[in-house]
Amino acid sequence: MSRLAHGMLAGLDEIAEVGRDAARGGYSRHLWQGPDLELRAWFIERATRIGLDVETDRNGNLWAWWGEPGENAVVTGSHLDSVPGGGAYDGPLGVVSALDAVASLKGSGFQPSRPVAVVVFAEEEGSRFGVACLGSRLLTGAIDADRARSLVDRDGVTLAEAAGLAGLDPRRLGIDRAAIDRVGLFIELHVEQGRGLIDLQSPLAIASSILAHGRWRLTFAGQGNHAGATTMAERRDPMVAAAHAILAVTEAAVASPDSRATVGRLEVVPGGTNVIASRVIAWLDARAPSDRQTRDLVADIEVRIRLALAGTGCSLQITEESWSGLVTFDPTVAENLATALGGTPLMATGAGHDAGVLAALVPSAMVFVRNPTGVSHSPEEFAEAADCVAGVSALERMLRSVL
Ligand code: HGY
Ligand code: MN
Ligand code: MN
Repeated sequence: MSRLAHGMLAGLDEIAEVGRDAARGGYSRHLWQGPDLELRAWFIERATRIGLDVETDRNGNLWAWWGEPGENAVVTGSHLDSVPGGGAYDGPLGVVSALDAVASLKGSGFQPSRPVAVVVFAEEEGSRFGVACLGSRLLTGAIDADRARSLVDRDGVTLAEAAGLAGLDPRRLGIDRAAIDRVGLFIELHVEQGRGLIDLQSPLAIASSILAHGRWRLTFAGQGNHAGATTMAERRDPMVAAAHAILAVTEAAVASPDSRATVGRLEVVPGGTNVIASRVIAWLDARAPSDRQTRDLVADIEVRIRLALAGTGCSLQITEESWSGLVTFDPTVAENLATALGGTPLMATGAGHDAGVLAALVPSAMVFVRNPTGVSHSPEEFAEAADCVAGVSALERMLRSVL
């Protein structure tokens, strides 16, 4: 895809076949499963090739160090996992750009005044265990370790079991003070996931904020029964309840300014054409410009759903799976980096990121690379090679400005 004479961004070509999903389109790369393991091995090999020393932390995040690991480090990177059927850039662009920027600095003979590392965070999308930014949440203590250990994937495997199989000690999952205390500044480069940079007519922007957002599991329970023998009047069909609920989700979000709410995943139990379901699980993703507004939106959704449920004979249970408050990136850091780039614009985003989790504990910043399709979490996600190169060179300039 990059096909650049100087080899910059060749890493994207090197991993272009890993985790391709023929059924969904795009890529499915989920924590510690085949493609994710292949990408981790690729990262270790590539980082080692440019002279970095790679370590895996207690939570499965990878850190590639330039020289001795140490305090006040400047860390850059992103993630390699994807949503189901995701694009090629969400995550990998930040990792490949970080490796290229550091390789270029090293190659130029630059001597950093602070330790430098390239990081790969585990399970950023939460596609296997349901909690987004799981690796950075564990690292920073933003998720309770016992709760994390008991998260289960779609096959009933717990995070503790999966971590053990991946060679980690599940008892040591959780806040890692030694690892987080070394980070003096984190910079994540990321493909833009909406139309922000198309509208700004700029190849790059520095992040100003991330919408508050969270995930909720909605379980609708009814009576499983026979599709032919059960009259319409007799039914307690949770599929009907879920259908009302999905409409209520959209109506509530439309009524709340600048809010977004999505049901992108459904599980129907038992899931037979001639079977009235006994249970339907719907996952809600809700986002809004403030914590209060996001909480109010979810409360409004619940009221609307409960009203719509009356008459269906079904019950509803709501469980919060994850919560991320509004993130405002350190404005001084953002403005200094924007100035180092010669006046790059600042831009807010609706997408969550590990940089948003780290921002609670350490100065963190993000740079976005234009996505001409404006589409993400989909195979249509894209970035022009020239914009990707501008991203790497911006990252290199940002690193120079703080090293
Ligand atoms: O869901 C999100 O916002 C993401 O892209 N991790
Ligand atoms: Mn994503
Ligand atoms: Mn991402």
